[in-house]
Amino acid sequence: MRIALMSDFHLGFVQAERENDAFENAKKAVELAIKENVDLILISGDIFHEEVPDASALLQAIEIFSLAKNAKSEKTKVVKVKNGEKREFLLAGIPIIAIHGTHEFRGRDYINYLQLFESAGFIVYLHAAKAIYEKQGEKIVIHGLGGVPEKKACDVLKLWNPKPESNAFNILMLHQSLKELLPFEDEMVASLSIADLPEGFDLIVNGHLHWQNVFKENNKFLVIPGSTVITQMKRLEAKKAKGLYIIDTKTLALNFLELPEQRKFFYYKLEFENASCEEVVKRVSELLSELLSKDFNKKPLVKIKLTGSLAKGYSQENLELETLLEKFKEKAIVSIDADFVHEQFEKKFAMLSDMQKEKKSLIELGFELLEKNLAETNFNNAFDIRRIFRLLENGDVERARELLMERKQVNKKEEPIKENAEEKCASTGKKVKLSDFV
Ligand SMILES: [Mn+2]
Repeated sequence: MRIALMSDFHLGFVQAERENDAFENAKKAVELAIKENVDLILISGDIFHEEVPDASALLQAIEIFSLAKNAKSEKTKVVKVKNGEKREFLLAGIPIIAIHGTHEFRGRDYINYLQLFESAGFIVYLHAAKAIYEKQGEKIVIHGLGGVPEKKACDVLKLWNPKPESNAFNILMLHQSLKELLPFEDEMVASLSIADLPEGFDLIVNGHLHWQNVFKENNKFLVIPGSTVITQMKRLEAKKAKGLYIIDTKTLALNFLELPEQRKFFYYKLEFENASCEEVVKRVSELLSELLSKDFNKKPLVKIKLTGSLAKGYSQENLELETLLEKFKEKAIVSIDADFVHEQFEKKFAMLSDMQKEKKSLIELGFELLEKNLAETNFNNAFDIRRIFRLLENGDVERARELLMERKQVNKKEEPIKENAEEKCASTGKKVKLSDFV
């Protein structure tokens, strides 16, 4: 069987001058899979950029899923097993099996949009569940776990404890950070390392990390398809093209297909020492002039990170970058990130501005501040903060109160610590229950 592996479409991601990139790229990925006549398409999370996608992102998803649905006239049976319960799906065309990512997860008190697309017959959605697909005597079992908060990922994976089935090609599909694969300067966190990934699976596919990668070690075969669109403009994304993988389950041959005519992305880090603002502007200008002397079929993305120090008396606020950006705006989408050695005062705002750069919502910002503040108290994971926060965010005060009261009683009755997380997990979440996430 041949299976297409793709991830992180981020439909609904919008940035000036490239509003359609997310849609166009995701569409191209599915079109390529159809052209390759694959038997199955797996999407490992973050189909949507927002947890509540707007109508245009929903329409885009319908258009893309419809391509796969109409690619073949036959219908295929996919059996989903969750908590021991079986449910049969009859999917038209090329079946799509997906998990949620961190972007579209709404907490377990709410229906997420992948559930909606499952009900509409477009996909089979897995979260701590497996899907079984059989064709011409070959059996494929996809064990899927949607994105969970990074700190709990290792515990949740161990609690779920997926087991490969015999006489089948077993795929484990996740959406988490992995310690080994994070660049050291990255602000993302991870509690899972490759060693924590369970053994016995023929293939592990992981979303979330936006730069594609393949690892084969200690009997583990890990494929990270990467995103189909550039969102945060990370350095590693400049080195690798966007696309999808196709795996042949018989031969294990793995092919990466690049999306045609994708927007180029260039990342530069320029270091300065006691430079004047004029020197900085001159160097950036020279770099851009040279790079953009070539022609590109789509305006390239250029990110320039400025680091080091400015000479005494200069401040990065005085860098005259607007005129410079104006000069090149017809040729490229340029963003310049000045990160010169900060004064103490500015450091205090560094976290806030980083979050703004990531375009986190105010809600997410509030949640992280709350989590950070609680971590400094003796709160000790007394309740699921994220869940309570979601409920309050949605005005379900009564339900939040009930949960807090329940927890209070539980704490009185039993020992708060459960021994169901293994010690080698870096996370401290010993009180994690699978039902808190699934
Ligand atoms: Mn993503």
